[in-house]
Amino acid sequence: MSGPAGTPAIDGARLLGRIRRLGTVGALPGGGVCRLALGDADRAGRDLLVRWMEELGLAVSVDAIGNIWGIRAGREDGPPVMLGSHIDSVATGGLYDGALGVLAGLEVCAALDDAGRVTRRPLAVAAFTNEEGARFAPDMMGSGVHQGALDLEEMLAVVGIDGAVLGAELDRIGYRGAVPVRSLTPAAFLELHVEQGPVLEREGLRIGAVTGVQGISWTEFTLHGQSNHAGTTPMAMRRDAGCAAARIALEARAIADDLGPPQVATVGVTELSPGLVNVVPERAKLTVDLRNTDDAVLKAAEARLMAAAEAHAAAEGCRLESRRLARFAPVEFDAALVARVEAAAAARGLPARRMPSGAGHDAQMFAPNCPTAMIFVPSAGGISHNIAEHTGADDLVAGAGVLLDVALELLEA
Ligand code: HGY
Ligand code: MN
Ligand code: MN
Ligand code: MN
Repeated sequence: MSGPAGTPAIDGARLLGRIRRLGTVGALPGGGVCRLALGDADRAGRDLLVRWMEELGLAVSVDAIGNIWGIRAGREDGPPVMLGSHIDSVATGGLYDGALGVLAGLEVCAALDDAGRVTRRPLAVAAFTNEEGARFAPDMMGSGVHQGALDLEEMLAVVGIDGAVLGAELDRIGYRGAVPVRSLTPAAFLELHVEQGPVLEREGLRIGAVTGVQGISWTEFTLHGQSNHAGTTPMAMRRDAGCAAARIALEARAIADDLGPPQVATVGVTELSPGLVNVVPERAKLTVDLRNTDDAVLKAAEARLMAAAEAHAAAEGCRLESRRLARFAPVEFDAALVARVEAAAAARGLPARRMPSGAGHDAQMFAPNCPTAMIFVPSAGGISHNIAEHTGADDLVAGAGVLLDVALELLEA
């Protein structure tokens, strides 16, 4: 079958329909979704995605860590162009984080079908396991294993925040596939994603040509003190794990304040035990997420945090345990591909800018191994990881159009 038939075009209604439909899977009462990795809602989302891939005639594969991809045959064999992202979410997720990139990939397949187009290269659409890392750390887990940045056996043994073991959950939901990991490196990788930040909206722009992803460092601290009576225990006698944890949390914020942008710091989890109003906490757990585009600065921030944690624990007579939950160095995307994204946006009359990604993405795992780039569309109010996450329909469709245009260039290259 020959190559160029008609001109493929995004069917906005079809794309938005799939986004809405997937958004009913794991839907939260007040809006948004909860599809924590490998839970029942994630399984339902996976089942729906596989069904859509099969309806599109894609050859579906599932690998040993549950990554799913569907391949649309090209005129020639060989490494596909891959469009990927994720359909797992945080517990208070929006409809678009991850889902947009996967469903826009399906829409590119459908647009090619409508146009009767068979491209030179095969086209793959992928959904990676546990991009969020919210239940099982680290994040970008499936894509990290797929591309060799993370070890499969180590990841299968990861215990989640609810005590579940990742490999057992993969088996439970029936998504531990037979395809070996690292069995596919694409000719190029593209990811469409909502920006999840305020930049595009604030500057009145429609498209972000993403230049790379900042470095990410997640640490879990556990402080062991001594539970005691809140009323009778003199302050000098206390070994208050909660107080030491609070001081570490304040230090994380001070690091971001002292360094200024782009340094960010987040204490997302704090747990006290026994967690009772009249008991000095004997144990405290907190997580600290540090990020920076400059790895040297990020390392200095990590060192300052660790030193402060040790000092505050010692001052309070607490034993400190720390565990690195994730650490990924900053990555740069392929300059030529970033330029193609900019050109495709310009050709569609969409005002665009280059920008780094504050969030982690599956694309960062492909960047060392093949030409990789990302396309951002604006997030209303810069909100994400929040059920209020929103991107306008026009922006969703425009982003899919840019994805189609750049993918087509790569598919015929
Ligand atoms: O943490 C992140 O940046 C991504 O959402 N997993
Ligand atoms: Mn995401
Ligand atoms: Mn996310
Ligand atoms: Mn991400």
